[in-house]
Amino acid sequence: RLASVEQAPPDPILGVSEAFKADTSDLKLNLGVGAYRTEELKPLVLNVVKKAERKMIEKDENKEYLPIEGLASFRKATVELLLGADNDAIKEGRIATVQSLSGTGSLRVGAEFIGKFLPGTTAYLSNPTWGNHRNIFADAGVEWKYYSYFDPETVGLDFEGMVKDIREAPEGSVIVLHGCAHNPTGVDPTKDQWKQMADLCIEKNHLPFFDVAYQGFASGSLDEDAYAPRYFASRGIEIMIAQSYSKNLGLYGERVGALNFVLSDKETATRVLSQLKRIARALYSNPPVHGARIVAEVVGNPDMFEEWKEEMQGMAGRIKTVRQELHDHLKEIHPERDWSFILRQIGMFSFTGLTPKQVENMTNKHHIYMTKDGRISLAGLSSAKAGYLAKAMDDSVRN
Ligand code: PLP
Ligand code: TYF
Repeated sequence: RLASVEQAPPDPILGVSEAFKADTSDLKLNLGVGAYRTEELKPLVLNVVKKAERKMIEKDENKEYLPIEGLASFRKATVELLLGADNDAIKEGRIATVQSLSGTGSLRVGAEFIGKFLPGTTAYLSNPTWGNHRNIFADAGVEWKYYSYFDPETVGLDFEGMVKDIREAPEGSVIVLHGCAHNPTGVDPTKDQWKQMADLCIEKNHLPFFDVAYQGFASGSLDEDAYAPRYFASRGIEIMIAQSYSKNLGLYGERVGALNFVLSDKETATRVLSQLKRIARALYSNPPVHGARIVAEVVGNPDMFEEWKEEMQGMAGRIKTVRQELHDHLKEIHPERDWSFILRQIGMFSFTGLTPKQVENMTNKHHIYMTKDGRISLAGLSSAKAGYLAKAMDDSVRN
């Protein structure tokens, strides 16, 4: 009966890791998936995470189910981290927060909510965007369309196109926005452009849905990286925000995150929360306890919180260093070409502009693994390998 099931396409990002594993060359370098590596190219478990885990073992906590909406201390910590502890919406109890399965699961619960309570509403995604956004909305039965975002000519934001598309979207559309460190382009709106975006969302009664996967990881500052959702909230706009602790706390496989709704009054927040719980119940019943305790422990303890910020700045700083080194190597070996876009992009990635054919050359000839759209994860690059990468990029753009 099931023999006619067709093969599903592999994930365009995680599939790259599989190809990398199969390569036996000593030269190989995995710049596909956005996962932090040390200078030795090893995964990193933060010290504060290990400390929190030791504390948890000392407390001898049990493994009972969490409530459907998640761990109370985590929910308090996560929303305060996102919006700032003195935020008016928090004080006024106008926020509905559910702990969910990292960024992806939080986005999916949000998409299910849109499908259920705003039927017929289209979600607008940036072109390009993180590949999973399309699947998440489509699988939840929410139609999606693109808005213009990236201008390959300037390797920057096509703000005019973005404004035009979002203005022309039907009134009350969902607009998915990357909170900071846009994946895959590394190109973010300026503060003034965010302001214009907020004006436009008010004018058109759109519902912004922020995807915050890199808070603290882009600039090294948790506050700076939360500027956009905080600004929209301050303008009194109803917003949705998905949060992930995969990158900033390195909790990738623990699946820790949250979905937050900032609403206009407390009563609406209570009702929205009840519906989010109803959705989560049928999807996974209740979220994982281990990672939520780590976040609550780290954010709730002032010493550990400071230590986390230092470790996060260490990661963000190492990425900035290799970004600079890659740029400098390229400038040295290929000075006729303008490589300054690499320094303008922020966050974990660089969007190199390499064509699919050039990417093939990078992989087949130089054993450098990256996604076909030309994105490289600088978090997977070491200072020691920056020169090798630059030579391979130079060779690829000449061919
Ligand atoms: N959204 C964006 C833009 C991402 O880059 C990622 C990947 O880290 C996620 C969401 C969600 O990742 P996770 O489900 O691991 O939190
Ligand atoms: O864009 C990335 O590389 C990260 C990690 O299905 C990721 O966001 C990639 C693909 C995926 C889940 C996470």
